[in-house]
Amino acid sequence: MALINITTPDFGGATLESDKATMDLPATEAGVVKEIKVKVGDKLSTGSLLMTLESKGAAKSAEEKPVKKAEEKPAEKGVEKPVKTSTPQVLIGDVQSTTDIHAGPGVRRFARELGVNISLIAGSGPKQRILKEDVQAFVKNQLSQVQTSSLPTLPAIDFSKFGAIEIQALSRIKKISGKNLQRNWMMIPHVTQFGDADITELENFRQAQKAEFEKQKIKLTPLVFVMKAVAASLKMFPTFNASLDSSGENLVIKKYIHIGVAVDTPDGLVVPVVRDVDKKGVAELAKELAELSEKARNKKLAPADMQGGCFSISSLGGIGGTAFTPIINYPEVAILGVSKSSYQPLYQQGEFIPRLMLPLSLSYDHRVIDGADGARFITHVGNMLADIRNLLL
Ligand code: CAO
Repeated sequence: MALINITTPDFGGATLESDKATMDLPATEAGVVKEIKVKVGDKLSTGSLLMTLESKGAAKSAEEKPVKKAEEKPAEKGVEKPVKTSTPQVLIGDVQSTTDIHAGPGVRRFARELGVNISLIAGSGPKQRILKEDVQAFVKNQLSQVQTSSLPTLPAIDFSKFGAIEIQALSRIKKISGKNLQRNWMMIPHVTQFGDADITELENFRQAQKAEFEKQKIKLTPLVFVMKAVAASLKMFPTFNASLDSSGENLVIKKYIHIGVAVDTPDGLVVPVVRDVDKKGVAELAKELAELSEKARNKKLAPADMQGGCFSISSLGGIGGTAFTPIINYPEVAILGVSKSSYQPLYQQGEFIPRLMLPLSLSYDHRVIDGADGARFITHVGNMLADIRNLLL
């Protein structure tokens, strides 16, 4: 099914739309549309008359004589030209570069005038049609990036003036992740919310299960329980399981839960992604995590192993520290840092009792997530971990 869209009275052309593609149908001459000869539902074939057109500069008083056939010559005064139609198949073949782009001619012209490559814009209209507002939002977004990239650069310093030094090249991973970390740190307004989870019961359970899991060569660490708690919380708070689209005006909410886990390797940090965490049990997750971190440390991760994450977890719990401010892993909108658990005196029913507390640090993109939701999310993760029966629900 093809639709014809007439653009403006000051005629630049028409648009031919099929379900999959939109193509400009340029006029053979500039002018003003005098009469449109077709209406919605009309069946057209090659050579059908679409409209009469008065070319620019022609005398206003000129008598209009619509020309029926494309081959006919325009009248000398008040020239009227038919705009030829064609079958969509012929045009689609002719204009391959615009096949996947769904935008009207006015929007295309607007983008052209601004020098914007329309294929870089995500459309927010029906069937991803690119609207004028999408072009404006894209330009706004690009401009804000240009403004940020004109920040002053850091001065070079000769440290050898102050003492002996040695130059050590950064690893390839560090160079790549460094660029991404810097971009994310600069471009995303981060807020870090701290909290903790009482994992006393969880730890009792883990210790009770540990030997049994070891028989199957599975190392059961607190991290897999954190992954399950995060998966449950992402279901409860869908804006955490989302990304901003390229215009920065819409949220893409994901219906799957893939979680990236930061792995420390001798060459630097990598973040393999564990898929469908909500659908897997702790044993399966522990096995997969061990396989992925082994692959990471042996430089065997494929690009696909590190793609598609919805949220990341960075656990320094095996090392130490009390809290930190993790950097969001774009295009995700939040990341959870996990530090080392320790016994803390908790005041309960009139006395202090020792409870094993797990420190949590949640960084989130403040453009997407409000402080109240940040606090709710971290509290929910804490509640899930405090009573792991919640994870079964
Ligand atoms: N509190 C206390 N102990 C913890 C803990 C926590 N939060 N998390 C793990 N541990 C314990 C484990 O239980 C294990 O002890 P046991 O063998 O006695 O059970 C020990 O610490 C070592 O755990 P691990 O680090 O081998 O395993 P893990 O599942 O916790 O983590 C992995 C796996 C791959 C995430 C981890 O090895 C790693 O690379 N962490 C570093 C990530 C990183 O660098 N992040 C920084 C990003 S920001 O720059």
